[in-house]
Amino acid sequence: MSAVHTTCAYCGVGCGVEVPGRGDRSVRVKGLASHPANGGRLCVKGTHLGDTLPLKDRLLYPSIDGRDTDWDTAVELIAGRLQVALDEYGPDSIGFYLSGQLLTEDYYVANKLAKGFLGTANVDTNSRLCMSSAVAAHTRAFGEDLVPGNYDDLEQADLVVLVGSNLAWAHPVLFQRLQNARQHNPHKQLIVIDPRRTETAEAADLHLPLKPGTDGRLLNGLLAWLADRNQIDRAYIDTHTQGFDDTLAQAREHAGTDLPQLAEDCGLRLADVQSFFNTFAATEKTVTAWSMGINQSRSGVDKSQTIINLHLATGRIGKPGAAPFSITGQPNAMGGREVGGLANQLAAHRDFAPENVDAVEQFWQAKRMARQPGLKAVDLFRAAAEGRIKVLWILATNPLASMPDAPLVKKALERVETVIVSDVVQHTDTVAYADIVLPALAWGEKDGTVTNSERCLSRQRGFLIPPGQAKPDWWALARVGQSLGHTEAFAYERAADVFREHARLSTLNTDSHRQFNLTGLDSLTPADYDNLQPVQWPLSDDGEPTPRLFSDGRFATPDGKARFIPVTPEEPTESTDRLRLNTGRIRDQWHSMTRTGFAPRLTQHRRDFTLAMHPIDADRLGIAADALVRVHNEQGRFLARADLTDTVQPGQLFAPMHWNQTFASEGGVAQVIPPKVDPLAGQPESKHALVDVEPVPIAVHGLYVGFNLPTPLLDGAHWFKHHLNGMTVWQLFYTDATVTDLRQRLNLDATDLILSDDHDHWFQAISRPPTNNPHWLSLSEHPIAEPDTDWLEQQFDQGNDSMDDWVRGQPAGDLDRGKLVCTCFNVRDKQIAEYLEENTEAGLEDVQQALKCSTSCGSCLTEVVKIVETSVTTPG
Ligand SMILES: Nc1nc2c(c(=O)[nH]1)N[C@H]1C(S)=C(S)[C@@H](COP(=O)(O)OP(=O)(O)OC[C@H]3O[C@@H](n4cnc5c(=O)[nH]c(N)nc54)[C@H](O)[C@@H]3O)O[C@H]1N2
Ligand SMILES: Nc1nc2c(c(=O)[nH]1)N[C@H]1C(S)=C(S)[C@@H](COP(=O)(O)OP(=O)(O)OC[C@H]3O[C@@H](n4cnc5c(=O)[nH]c(N)nc54)[C@H](O)[C@@H]3O)O[C@H]1N2
Ligand code: SF4
Ligand SMILES: [Mo]
Repeated sequence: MSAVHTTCAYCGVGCGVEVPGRGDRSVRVKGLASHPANGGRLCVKGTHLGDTLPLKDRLLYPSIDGRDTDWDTAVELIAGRLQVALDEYGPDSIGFYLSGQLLTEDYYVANKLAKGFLGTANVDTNSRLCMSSAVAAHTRAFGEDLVPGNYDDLEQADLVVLVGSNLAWAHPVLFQRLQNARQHNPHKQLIVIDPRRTETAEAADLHLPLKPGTDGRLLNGLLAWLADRNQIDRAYIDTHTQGFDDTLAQAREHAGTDLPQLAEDCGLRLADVQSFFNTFAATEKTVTAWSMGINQSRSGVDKSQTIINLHLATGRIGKPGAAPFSITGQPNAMGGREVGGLANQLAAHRDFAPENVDAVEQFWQAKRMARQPGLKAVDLFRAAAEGRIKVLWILATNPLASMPDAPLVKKALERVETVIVSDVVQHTDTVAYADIVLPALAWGEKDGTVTNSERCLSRQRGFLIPPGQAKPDWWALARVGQSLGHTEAFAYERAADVFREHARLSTLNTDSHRQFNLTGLDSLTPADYDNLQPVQWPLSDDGEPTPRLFSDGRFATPDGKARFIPVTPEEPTESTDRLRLNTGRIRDQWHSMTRTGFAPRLTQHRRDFTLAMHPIDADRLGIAADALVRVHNEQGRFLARADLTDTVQPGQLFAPMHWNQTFASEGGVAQVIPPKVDPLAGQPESKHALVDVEPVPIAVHGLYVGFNLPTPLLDGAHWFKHHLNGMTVWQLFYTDATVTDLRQRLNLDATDLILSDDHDHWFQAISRPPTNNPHWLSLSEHPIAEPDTDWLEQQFDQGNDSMDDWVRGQPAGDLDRGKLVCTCFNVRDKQIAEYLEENTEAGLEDVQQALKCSTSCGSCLTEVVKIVETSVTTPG
């Protein structure tokens, strides 16, 4: 069987992966050596893609009000509801909420159906929460949403500045490429600007732990400082740009020229600011890459602009190793931008200017064309909560978990008469509120194209038989279009048909200054499409890809010049008495965990939903390590475990965005993120919520590993759960119960169970396999360690009923086995430390050889290096 080449399901790096053959749900995927993004590398999430393929919890059938149905019935009902909404309330009563995890083909059909045939531009996407600030900044500066640089530039640069990006965890293969380049070029510098000391920051030559939200001031300060020292490129500015003088004047006014004052305003040491400025001034080949620490803010566009302004002022754009580089998050964030998935875009990088509307209307032969931009995500859900949206179709995103103000989103989902959710799993926060649920093909089954951060278009190819009634998202959308009577416009038979049409639409751009253009790909046969190799658009007349834009100094504006934009980015609301909650990603989980949450290897790295807080704050608030804490503000609240660490600064907190109501009794960070948005981009400020935190006293700790948590245990429990090899682990906390109460509630039958309650109110009950409900339950007044999961699974599998084994296996005597570092080889920090203690001369390579950690996907390399380095520098 021949190997299938496809693209990773997760991040915007867009790594190529290779699967040995078709039809196998337990495959091990490999990095695809021939793919330009990764050259064979994979991170831990990519390496364990195969673990997310089993069908447990997969959505297999369409359903209406919780009852399975067939596609014909579902499609007819949806078309009927859309028609009623159109007739009774008009097109604006219909909304679509899409996702950067859709394929370009899905995205294209959704956009065409809504904007061309239902007449609504209330079509927005989760990219609003992700990239929309960068999109707006690119458009203002370059005339079009264009990303000039590429991954080679990151390697070739002598200075890489990462602003608000935790590249080591969020774009690990790109980080590996960067680290590799640093090894080969000892002069290459890495500067990281992030309030938090992340894994990325720890690997940097210089880390600037700035006061949250002050990036704009710092970067405006750098622009003024460079201009004062004649370190700008006057010739480039004069020939290729407009608006520099005003921009410089405003930067000066915003940041001042007093460097010590600037450093203080940004909460930085003067010496660090000087060092950053000097290095930037001295290094022609500079790439400044940014991500969510910049975009997710009330002034994300203006902050992005300060970065672009700096690169235009120094002429560091369109040249090898020199670019402002917005790194995209989702696998197809860029494809969504190409088809116009945002409410303020139309299609093919066109906006709603009348001539664009006319052109696209004609191309689509549209029956009911939207002529004005629609509602952006936060406004869309607000309108829904107010009853103005009657039908809302959500595809490939989980807004109840990822939008700000979860209580508002909940209200919206309750209020909308028809909520349609297309997803691949049965249980998500959002699916729970759907009236109609549609099963989509998942990664490994679906077929289409994605575009990565460097404009490289690659194929995702299906290699599995579609399970149940799952169908491609484009197919479901097209069926509804046809059912509404638009038979011709949605007569696609395969993904290739959709792609060809999208590419043809983009060729309308050839006569304009726009650079997005898929000419050369607009007449692919199905066979060409199947064989399509990764390619960076636009293609030249002789079919050559364009790795780097603006090399000729021409931008996508009518006069070909880039625009400087004068900006004074607003800073987050100050508070002296509340804590500032920063949110983001951890290495091995993906967003709302619907897929990575089922991969046992991926849940090992960080299992607990933790709130990182500085020991000084913890001390003041009476919070101990691992304590259960409640985070709350006027909007909502959630619970997490306290992780006391100086990687966050006093007054600041960090919690991962991944946990939600499916995985935690009080949901996750979305409960407390206010719906404050950037005025231009509408992107929410997900990184700067003001909150209070307090400890929650625990009377009883519980831990249940099994299939179904006995319902009596849920009463009054706070819980977190994660999946484990087909079973689920519930961590339970009771504020108001005793172990005896809980035992009584369960009414345990001692003949069925092995009990041991000799450990100081400690009680353990294990069902004796092979009963049909094997489980491991432990209730105690003290914290409980999880059993070794591999061991536990073995006991269940073998049907072990030896009490001695079970009692020996329980982890009471070994509460701390250390933190998992290497997911691929299951290596913990304690093991590495022990090895280093026994082998005092050993270095990184010895550790790698002996324990194998960090030798497969490399995601944990920085963690391993840190452990080796600390052990070397620790005296004795
Ligand atoms: N493992 C994993 N990888 C992912 C994803 C995932 O879910 N899991 N998701 C993908 C997606 S969609 C995206 S968008 C990307 C996001 O990739 P990143 O943007 O790199 O990830 P985040 O953790 O959201 O945020 C980055 C950093 O911004 C910092 N930050 C917060 N406030 C500020 C500030 O005021 N200034 C500065 N300079 N920094 C600040 C945070 O401390 C954090 O370390 O990751 C992609 N990759
Ligand atoms: N507080 C806070 N909030 C944030 C962020 C943050 O940093 N902090 N980051 C924001 C960012 S950058 C992003 S990108 C968003 C991400 O937020 P979401 O998009 O809500 O997160 P996912 O969990 O990726 O949701 C994708 C859903 O689509 C389903 N799915 C997967 N593949 C397919 C498919 O092929 N078809 C269909 N129909 N469904 C599919 C999955 O099961 C899942 O339910 O979160 C945003 N929210
Ligand atoms: S870096 Fe990791 S998650 Fe991102 S595309 Fe590559 S393998 Fe997938
Ligand atoms: Mo994102």
